[in-house]
Amino acid sequence: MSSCIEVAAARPYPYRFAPASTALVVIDMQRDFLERGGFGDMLGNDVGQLAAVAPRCAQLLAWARRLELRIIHTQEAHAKDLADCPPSKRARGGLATGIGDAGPLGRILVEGEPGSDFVAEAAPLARETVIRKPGKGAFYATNLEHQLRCAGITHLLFAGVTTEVCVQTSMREANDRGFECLIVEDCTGSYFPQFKRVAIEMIVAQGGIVGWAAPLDALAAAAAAPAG
Ligand code: TIU
Repeated sequence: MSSCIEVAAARPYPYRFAPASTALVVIDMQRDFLERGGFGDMLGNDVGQLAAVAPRCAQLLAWARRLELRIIHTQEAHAKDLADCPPSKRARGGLATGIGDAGPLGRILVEGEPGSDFVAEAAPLARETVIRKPGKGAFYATNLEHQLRCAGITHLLFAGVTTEVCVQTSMREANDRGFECLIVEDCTGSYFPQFKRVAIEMIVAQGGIVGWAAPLDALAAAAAAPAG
């Protein structure tokens, strides 16, 4: 395939993708997870741990747009009446200000509220796809798989937050559906650096049991190399 790009530096072994059948999936780059006063903060996390992710995602998005990859942005947010929020999710953690309650960024994890919006560096363009999801996985209770199949997508590049929660869950869902998945290591983050590291190790272990991992520079270098 002449348009195939080989990322030789990917772990656990080289990853090959064709831009026409590859989508970038940017998971939940929302104020609710990255800023003070959002859901992540209410859960007791240090949102400063994610500060490096937004500028890296901006670089990844710029690269993917140049390559004309299909781009999907997911958004973890519930309907205003919380009809798609399981009571178990709302109750979890016993938060004083939890899902659906009014917080500094509006109602926590609710669609249309300031907190559910994307951070500026990772904001979708009008032509890009936004998938609102009620769960941690991007495939659960969404039409993402249908959209990807309709578009002939076979390969997925994953980025966003948080590595071991929504990114890893979505990547596992995609892997079970037969998509060839790679996580862009420096374009994802966790409130717990050790969880990020170990989540990526779990993905690439056992011959890539969930998929591949590579930094953005390795993808960009591969795409710039002459076609093999
Ligand atoms: N809490 C946490 O690490 N993550 C989430 O609740 N959602 C996402 O990862 N997007």
